[in-house]
Amino acid sequence: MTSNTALSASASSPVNTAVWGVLNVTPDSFSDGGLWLNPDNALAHARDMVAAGAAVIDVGGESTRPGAERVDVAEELRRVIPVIRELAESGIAVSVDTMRAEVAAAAVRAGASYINDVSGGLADARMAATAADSDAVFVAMHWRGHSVTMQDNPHYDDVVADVCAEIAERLEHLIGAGIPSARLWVDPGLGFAKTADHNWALLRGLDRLIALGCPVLVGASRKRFLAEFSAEPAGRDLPTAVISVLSAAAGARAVRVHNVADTVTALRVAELWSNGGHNV
Ligand code: PMM
Repeated sequence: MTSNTALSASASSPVNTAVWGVLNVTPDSFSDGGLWLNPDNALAHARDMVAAGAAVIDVGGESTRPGAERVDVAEELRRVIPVIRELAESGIAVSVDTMRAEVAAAAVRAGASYINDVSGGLADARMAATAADSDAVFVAMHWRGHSVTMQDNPHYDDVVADVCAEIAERLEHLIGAGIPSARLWVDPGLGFAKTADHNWALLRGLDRLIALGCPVLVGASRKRFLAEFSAEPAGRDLPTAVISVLSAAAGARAVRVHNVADTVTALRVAELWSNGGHNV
């Protein structure tokens, strides 16, 4: 049986998969841009996601949608740090979604316990050392360049093999920079320099990324490759929840989603399926 169909009670049981709630404090993210720019709205939304079952809130202040221009560092700090501080002070586990070492360092000081860098440390030469100096988990996503150009004809000989090799190279660099392997996670980077076919191939081959030995985070939520299900990003929550379950069954440690309640429900169904209806 392939891992993608293994909804059995095993080491890769969906029970073990954490749900990360996306909190984009940006005016221009593709699915929720502008909704949570006001800090009070952002905090209320984060608390709603935690109430719905999110284990971690991933706070980002820079949109990485295809074609997005970069935001300046002062603005990124202004957007994310007060929200991170407030969430961390209320006992919520927080991740900062940033490519900048300066923002990562400030976020960790404000209480973030994860640094989620979509560039895997490539965008800022100081990121690896900054993460090494902290106690935070570092999530290294597969990335090939900034949003402005990343979708210009991405090419792979074999997308799963190439992404695994590029991530393995990143891991070697990050470990060499002093981040202990126990604090490293990886992510296939769905939609980042990838066509829809690349994304589906990576999901199908998730077990090969998992075989690198680090926990894997999957971020499919509402992305453009799900457009055949709905033109509207929020209409993609059902396919996202299905992908969450299949990712969990394949052994993903966490899924990063906008609609936490839908994915939590889907994972709960998979959990009941796995254990034959018995609460564990
Ligand atoms: N995708 C987005 C942003 N950050 N981080 C990780 N680790 N993985 C992802 O797939 C990912 C990410 C895309 O933008 P969104 O915040 O609007 O979903």
